[in-house]
Amino acid sequence: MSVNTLMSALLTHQPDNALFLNTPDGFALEYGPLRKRVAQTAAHLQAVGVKPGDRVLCQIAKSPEGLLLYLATVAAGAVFVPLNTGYTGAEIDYFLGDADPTLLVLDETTEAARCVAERRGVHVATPIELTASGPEAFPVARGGADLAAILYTSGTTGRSKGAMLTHDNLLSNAQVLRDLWQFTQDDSLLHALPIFHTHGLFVATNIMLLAGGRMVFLPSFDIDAVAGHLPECTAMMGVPTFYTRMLGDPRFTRKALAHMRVFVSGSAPLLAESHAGFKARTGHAILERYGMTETNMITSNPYDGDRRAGTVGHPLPGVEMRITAPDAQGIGVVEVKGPNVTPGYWRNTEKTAESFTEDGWFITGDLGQLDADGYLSIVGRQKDLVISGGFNVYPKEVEVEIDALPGVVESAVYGLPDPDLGEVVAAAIVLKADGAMDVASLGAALSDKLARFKIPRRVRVLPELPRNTMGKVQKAQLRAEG
Ligand code: MLC
Ligand code: AMP
Repeated sequence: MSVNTLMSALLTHQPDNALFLNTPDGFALEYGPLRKRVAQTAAHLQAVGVKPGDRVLCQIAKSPEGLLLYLATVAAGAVFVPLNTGYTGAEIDYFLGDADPTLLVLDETTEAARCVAERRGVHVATPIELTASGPEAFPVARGGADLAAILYTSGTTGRSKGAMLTHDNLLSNAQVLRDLWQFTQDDSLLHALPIFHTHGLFVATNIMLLAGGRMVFLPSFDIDAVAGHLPECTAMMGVPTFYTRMLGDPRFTRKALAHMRVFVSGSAPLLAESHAGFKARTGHAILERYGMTETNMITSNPYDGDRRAGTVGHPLPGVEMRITAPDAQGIGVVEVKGPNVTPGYWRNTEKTAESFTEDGWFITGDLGQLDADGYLSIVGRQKDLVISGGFNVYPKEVEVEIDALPGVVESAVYGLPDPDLGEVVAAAIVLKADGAMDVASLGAALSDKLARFKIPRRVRVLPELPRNTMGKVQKAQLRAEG
């Protein structure tokens, strides 16, 4: 083993070739200087004690430095663990305990954060300190089966679990997608996704670094910035909310988008009507794909060929997919096997065992159906999950926090359709006598426990929760009642 599997594929482009980053504040970087800054950042990581295999836990705003940290962590042979910037102190404390990192990176190292981390023996630093110029470290040798990242995904039983992702998991998927979607060094990607999730961090960034292309790196999805920067781009990737917001804005016309090569959507279902509306307005058939943190991307509609609205296309080359125990309409659970699939959850053999079949297929928990031409549609979920604007919220985690509030007997959390975010989080709550609860009071009570996107936006107080004869809460009924 003499190379760093991921780094030796991602950072190979001509030093002064494509521009890598171009942010609103004018930060720009070519591949040569990028390599140098990654090597300098890797040296800083080593200097604070990060060794191969160690975890680097980050909760940082989207910035070029954030991306340098990802690349430098992998170059140092360590494991990148990014966290949603919305997570509260209580949530971070859990991740510190579970990931057991050597280093915690925060935008501002407040005294409180430092105290919490130091109590656990964890070094704390800012991205600015770690990406400053200085001596360089060469990429540390790492094989394909070594870990490059751990991404936390919430669990049906409450606590988040860390999906382990190897160099091979990430590289194999990026290679397949670059080729399938025909990304080259002539592409410029409009990058408006967060970089703490699979979509923005791996799908978008790894593909562009592998292709040697350029990214316009926006801090968030700001519709004016998107309208302003699309003329200099060839491709865009987003969650469905991006496209429904663009459809609601008259600037995104056929003429304005005529130069674009491809629009990709994923992370949540794109309504067939959004697909059709975007096609009618702009002439572009959005290319929808389907994936998961644990598996990277699983299926994609074709680049050349029929991109079918309401479907997520075919399994990617090298990825095996099957539908288990199909019912009379052919609907069953989607299961996956391939170089893209996680080896399991970090320090959690029990959850790992539960998530794979005995013959080694990963159980997605999504319900799928194939059409006559082998196009997959995701028609539902076996797992109790709400996807709000592309962020996953596991009801159990929210119910546990609501149930712990004084005055609450019990609660049920579920998703309601929303034109902007696809789904929003809703809660039905049973209170002890004479209690009162609304969106504002519940939000205030949960604000230091749960990230904002997990906090219910609709609240109903009920005398009791609807249950079936087995005692199971009828969430379908709650959803139907609105
Ligand atoms: C922000 N807020 C949300 C939210 N995003 N609430 C519910 N759901 C969301 N998705 C809250 C904020 O906390 C804030 O709350 C208020 O909404 C306004 O914040 P904002 O930053 O102005 O939000 P907005 O611009 O509306 O953001 C929406 C969004 C963003 C859709 C642009 O959430 C986003 O970029 N989502 C992408 C998620 C993503 O990358 N998913 C990929 C997962 S990987 P308050 O209370 O303070 O006002 C994956 C695998 C795969 O799923 O297949 O790709
Ligand atoms: P995450 O755990 O954040 O990686 O989210 C993965 C989940 O998002 C999948 O299991 C699906 O339920 C959902 N998902 C991702 N892409 C799509 C898509 N194109 N259509 C429908 N659901 C999707």
